[in-house]
Amino acid sequence: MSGDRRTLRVAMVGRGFMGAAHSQGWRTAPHFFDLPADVEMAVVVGRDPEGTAAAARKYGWQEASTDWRATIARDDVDIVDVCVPGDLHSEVSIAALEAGKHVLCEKPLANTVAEAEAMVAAADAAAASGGKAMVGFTYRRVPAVQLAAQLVAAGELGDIREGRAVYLQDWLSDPEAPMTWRLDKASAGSGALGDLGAHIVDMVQFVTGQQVDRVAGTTRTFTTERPLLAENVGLSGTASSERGTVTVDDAALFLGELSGGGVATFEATRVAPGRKNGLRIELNGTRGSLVFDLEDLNVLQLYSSADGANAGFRRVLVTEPSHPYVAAWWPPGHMLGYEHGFSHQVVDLVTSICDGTQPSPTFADGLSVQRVLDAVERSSADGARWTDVR
Ligand code: SOE
Repeated sequence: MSGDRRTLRVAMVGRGFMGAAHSQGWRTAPHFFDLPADVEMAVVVGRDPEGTAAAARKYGWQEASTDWRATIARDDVDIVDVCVPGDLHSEVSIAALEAGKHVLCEKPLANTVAEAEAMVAAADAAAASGGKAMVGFTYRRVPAVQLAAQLVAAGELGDIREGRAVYLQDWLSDPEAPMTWRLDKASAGSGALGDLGAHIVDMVQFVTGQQVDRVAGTTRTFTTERPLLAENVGLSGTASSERGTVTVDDAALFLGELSGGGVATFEATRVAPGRKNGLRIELNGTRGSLVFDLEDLNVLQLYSSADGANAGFRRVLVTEPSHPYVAAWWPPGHMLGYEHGFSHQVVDLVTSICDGTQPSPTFADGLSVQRVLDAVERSSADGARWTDVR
């Protein structure tokens, strides 16, 4: 190994579900991919000392800290991975970029358009001195989704006329499911809209290469009060010591006009019983269609009108070494899963840092999604009227 090989030391702020998923990415990527730098999982930051120390041991971080400001100020930290609730995304990301660190920030980029704009400004300023900023829309990094984008860009579907995208979960179907930060607008920004809708907006924009320009939609909160757990006392929506007020949507449904002239439907919900993590998009173009379904994520379904009388949807198993990211893993047909996107995210960020290229999705991509979410909320407040994304 050459003596001038770089080592990139990572600090991860936040250690919940996304922290666990990101840890898996940092731990695994260097063992499967030939990264252009060594990666060290230096510090994990959390609020309570015991829990954070336990997370460091479990996930493989060298140190635990309860002080994110001191951590990002360290000279021996190169990358800051932001996995905290949305209300801290802008503060931690901007401080880290200003401290000269590369930043990976979980989605949605921020809780508001104003915060996302400030983050883009900080990323632009950091870029002048080589700083990289990336937002964690990991589903872009499922091989079948990458392949879908390549096929659309190559014109395989022709012009996109229609899209339909859903992201359905059910963990809030039960009205007695407890309050968490994800149900508090001040912490999470929005509900299913930002948590799940952000993914499908990004996926449609990424795969089609187009922007959502105008929306008409509605949001609903079916359960407005939920049992309060001791650790959630103090959330801004809390009404009493026993129940908290839900201040975000349970479901969001909207139409979107695409910049290429097409139209798409979007639905994000956390109250669809039986739907655990059901993300599905379908695109129909002038020459064909494609379908991606996260519950069958190694497969891309393709239909080509050119196949004439024998046309039908083909199930393409996206596990060949020639497919994006796949060569580093297993032989054809040996399936990848949810967690692999987090490894691919590490590969792309580390490669960009070493190559000096811009990692994608950029903070600007995150801002464009944020603007769509904001337009949906404005449309919903205005009787589902068509509303410009701005
Ligand atoms: C919500 O339940 C959630 O964890 C999202 O926040 C993630 O982004 C998604 O990957 C899975 O579902």
